[in-house]
Amino acid sequence: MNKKKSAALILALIVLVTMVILCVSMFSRSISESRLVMRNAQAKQAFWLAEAGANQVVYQLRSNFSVSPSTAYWVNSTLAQGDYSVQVSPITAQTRTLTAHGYVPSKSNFEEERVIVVSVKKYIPANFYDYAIYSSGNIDINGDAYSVEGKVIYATTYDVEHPGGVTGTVTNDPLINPLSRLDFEAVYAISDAQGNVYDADRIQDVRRGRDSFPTDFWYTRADDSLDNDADGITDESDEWVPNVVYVETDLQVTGSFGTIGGFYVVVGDVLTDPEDTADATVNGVGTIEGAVYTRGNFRVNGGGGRLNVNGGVWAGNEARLNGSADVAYNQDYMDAISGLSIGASAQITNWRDNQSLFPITP
Ligand SMILES: [Ca+2]
Ligand SMILES: [Ca+2]
Ligand SMILES: [Ca+2]
Repeated sequence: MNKKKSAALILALIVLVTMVILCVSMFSRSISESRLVMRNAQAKQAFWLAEAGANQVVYQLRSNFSVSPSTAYWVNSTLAQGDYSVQVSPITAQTRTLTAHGYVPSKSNFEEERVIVVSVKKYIPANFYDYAIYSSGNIDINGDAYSVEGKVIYATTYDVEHPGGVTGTVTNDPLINPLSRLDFEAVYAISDAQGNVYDADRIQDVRRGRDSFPTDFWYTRADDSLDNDADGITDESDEWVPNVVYVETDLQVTGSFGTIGGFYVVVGDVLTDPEDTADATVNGVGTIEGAVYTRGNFRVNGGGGRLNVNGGVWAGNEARLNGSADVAYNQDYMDAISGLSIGASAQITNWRDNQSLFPITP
């Protein structure tokens, strides 16, 4: 073997060894990458499982909020893709903390676990019926042709070009977000008994002039010399009962609509879809004798004349006034609405992802 040949052989050997090392390292890298991808997918799956568990428990809490203060309970479920397990801890009589775990592939032998901590409340704040405008989002008032008589509260932003039109105190309280969920089934029952449920068809009929909203705030009165509730006593104080108008879609009132009255609960089809929200939009000229509750946006666009809301407004997302619109607080109406003693329904107030950092090297 001459020197030239052996040098070539050594060189070939070096190239071969280098290529083997390269191949092995690429192979192992692709294995670890695919493991990373798999673990990432498992972590997502575990998160969704935890979320599903939290949702299930929130719906259970809507029908039964009573959890013994001394014991937490667990809801366990086995799904095809893994398990979830939710611990319910009472914080106060009206609040709960859920700790939801998602496990993949199973609780007993998991490779990934994700934890979501969810706060749930079930109450109507004591000052809920005290405001002309109660917005759990923002308040946006344009122009100077408006007036707001009464107290105002908002959770996020207050954007008012000409603040002088507001005569009551203005309070910012981020804790009023999200807007308290009324017990919508109870609201529906009262409204239905009064013949005041408006679905999408009926709202269409109102728009076409074939149907109408109540024209008075009061469903029955204590000063009409009638025994409205047929209990043998005429005109006692419990005969002050508001019209409760349950609107199963967006509420849109337009044109010269005259006077409409009642406690308008605008929530879309929230009974079948708990996450649904609906908006209330009022354009034109007229008066609302009463109050409007919407989990979405409340918008008033006052036309050439004036648009009045004599009662109060709750908005889950935004309350916006444009043009010549007046909103005035009405104590008698609010007392009557509060006197219905409508309860609250359980709702999520906030949640956080308790995930530990995803490990970089599997
Ligand atoms: Ca009466
Ligand atoms: Ca009576
Ligand atoms: Ca009575």
